[in-house]
Amino acid sequence: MSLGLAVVGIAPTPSMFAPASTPAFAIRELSFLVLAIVTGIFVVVAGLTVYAIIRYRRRPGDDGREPPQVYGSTQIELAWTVVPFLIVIVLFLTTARYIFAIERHPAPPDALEVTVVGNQWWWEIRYPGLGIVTANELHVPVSDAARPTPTFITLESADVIHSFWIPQLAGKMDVIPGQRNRTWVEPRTPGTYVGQCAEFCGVQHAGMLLTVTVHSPDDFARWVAAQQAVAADVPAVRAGRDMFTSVACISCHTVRGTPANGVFGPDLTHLMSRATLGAGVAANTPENLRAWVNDPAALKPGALMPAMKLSNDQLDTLVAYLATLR
Ligand code: HEC
Ligand SMILES: [Cu+2]
Repeated sequence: MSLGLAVVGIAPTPSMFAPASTPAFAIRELSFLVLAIVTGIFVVVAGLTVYAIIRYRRRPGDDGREPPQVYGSTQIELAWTVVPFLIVIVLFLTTARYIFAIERHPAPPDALEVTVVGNQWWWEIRYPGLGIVTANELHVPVSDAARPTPTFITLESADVIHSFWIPQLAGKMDVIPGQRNRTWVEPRTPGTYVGQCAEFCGVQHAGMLLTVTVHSPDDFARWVAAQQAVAADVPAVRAGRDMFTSVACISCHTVRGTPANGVFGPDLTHLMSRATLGAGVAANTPENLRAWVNDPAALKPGALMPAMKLSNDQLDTLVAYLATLR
């Protein structure tokens, strides 16, 4: 899938047949039912076709005349109308049952609320109850059957239609401007799950990855505490911090604890806690970070962050500061 993910060692196998979350288990169950029914239909249709081809093939000594032709059979016509109709009814009713069960699933008291905003071409991730804003890498707690902690997600778009899809965790849900869609995940095993914008949204649609890291409760609490902290004020990199606020980075980026409060681009308060840059296009290494700030289009052509035309010295100063945003 993405170079960035391969670099940071995340196995890119987002198969819906390897579910790890309640709604995804339900979806696989339904898929198996549908697969069983269509396999049955395939075997009957293909079997009858093969039988007819062999049984009524041309044989030596055929006189070349057509066999007796049969016109109309109420029984056969009834069968091929009623049977498919019943199959469609069964598929429709079971699908509707699964959709309602997933969509109407009530949020338990310990559910986590997250808002994910689709942007060209990255994801903003907000935790309204926790005061955290981050990007592209969603972190959630694992859910225990005894004390469920699913994550309920409100989906918004800042521009065009995107689509939120983590195949191992839940079904696909469109992200539509001016509308709030809801989805939820309830991961049962810690790990990292890969998703991808699933609705074509412009040139960097393919560069709009989303990873979900599922933590044990303790790890999640630690992650939350680290993300809630404002950016540390490191005296050695004050020059870089001042540059950040003077060369227009702040008109698009927020760093909590500093005057930077732009919202057009990702929140950078804990930039270094992310494994990738630019929604999965590159691993978050010092070289890539420098290359990104120098000219984002070099890593992600079309990215909506301009090349800021900084000198090498300015870049060094600025990147040294960014590297302290842990
Ligand atoms: C016009 C608005 C704008 C300005 C000005 C801007 N950026 Fe950005 N920046 C963005 C957008 C939009 C993205 C996300 C691009 C994407 O992933 O497609 C971004 C992404 C980034 C990222 C990657 C973040 C991540 O988590 O992937 C870094 C680092 C960054 N910007 C640093 C800077 C620095 C440093 C400056 C000043 C030199 C700056 N930006 C100026 C809009 C801006
Ligand atoms: Cu998209």
